[in-house]
Amino acid sequence: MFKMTRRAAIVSLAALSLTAGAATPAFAQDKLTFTLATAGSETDQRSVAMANVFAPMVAGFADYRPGYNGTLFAQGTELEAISRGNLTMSIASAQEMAQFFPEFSIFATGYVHQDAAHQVRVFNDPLMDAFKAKAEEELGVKLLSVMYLGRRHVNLRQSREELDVQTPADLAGVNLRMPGTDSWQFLGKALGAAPTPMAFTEVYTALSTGAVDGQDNPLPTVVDAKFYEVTKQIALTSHLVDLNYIAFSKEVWDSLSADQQLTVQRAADAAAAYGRLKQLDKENNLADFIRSNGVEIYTPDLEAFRTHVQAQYVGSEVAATWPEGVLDQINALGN
Ligand code: KDO
Repeated sequence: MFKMTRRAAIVSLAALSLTAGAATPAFAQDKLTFTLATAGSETDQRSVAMANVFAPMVAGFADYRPGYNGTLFAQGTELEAISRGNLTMSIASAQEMAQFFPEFSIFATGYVHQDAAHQVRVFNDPLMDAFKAKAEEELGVKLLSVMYLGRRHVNLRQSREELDVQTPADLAGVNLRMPGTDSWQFLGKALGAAPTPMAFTEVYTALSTGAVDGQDNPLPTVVDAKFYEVTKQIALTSHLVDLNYIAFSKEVWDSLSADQQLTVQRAADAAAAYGRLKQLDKENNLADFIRSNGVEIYTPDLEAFRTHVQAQYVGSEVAATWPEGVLDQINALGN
């Protein structure tokens, strides 16, 4: 029995409406459903941007259905779900992409991206073309836009009196939770810590029980996830100016009309721009709120951190996956 796949159904319906255009009223294409999975909360600025900007822009032909806090698919499984046709979109990370294509680890490397604008220049540069093409051809994932997650800092349960973090040596033996993928664990070690892999949704409890000593996320996430309630200090290491990608199913993309594709692309770019501005605003204005909740925030020896972290990557198996010359191209796009 011929099982019409979802895509075949969409394509045949579209074809019918095209051919039927002359003789009979075109079939009104059923509204599509764009499902999105994220480990983030509903109030995280990236989620807000998708709901308030992306969703209304595609509402003419698609209903947007987000699943927050890893409820639709667990953190780190979203790209596989898209690839298998079980999910339309995710707020993906370069670290998750690197699980399929190790060379993506270059975009997850400590002290490479300098700021949000640098991330945008890199994502829109021709150097990305081969990365994007490989993701589409081999994983069925189209990277639509780059989102700004923010500057990641070391956030610890210990007070500064108990543990003053000036250099990576001060993190020796610290049980630092990092997300689960290899490039995250590499970064945790490069910081000098003893990294523990753990899903984002488990971090608050792990901090409150002391199962881990700390975590690393940007200030807006520290507030949104209420990590300030269960930690005592933030050393502003800025060890990764972190990003996410709006990842979209290539199969669904290919089933869209040219106009619909243009609308989806514009909606993703608009959501990414909106979320970036909101996240930057929060990042620049939350330190006092966090301090008012008993968390000491200070700047460590940044040169010591930058030098040490970068030295861990030189000659590493991670750096060996980077295409020749790409790091120089990324640096050339910096300030
Ligand atoms: C995290 O697990 O610490 C992380 O910040 C990693 C990011 O790539 C991203 O998955 C993020 O969590 C989630 O979107 C939750 O903010």
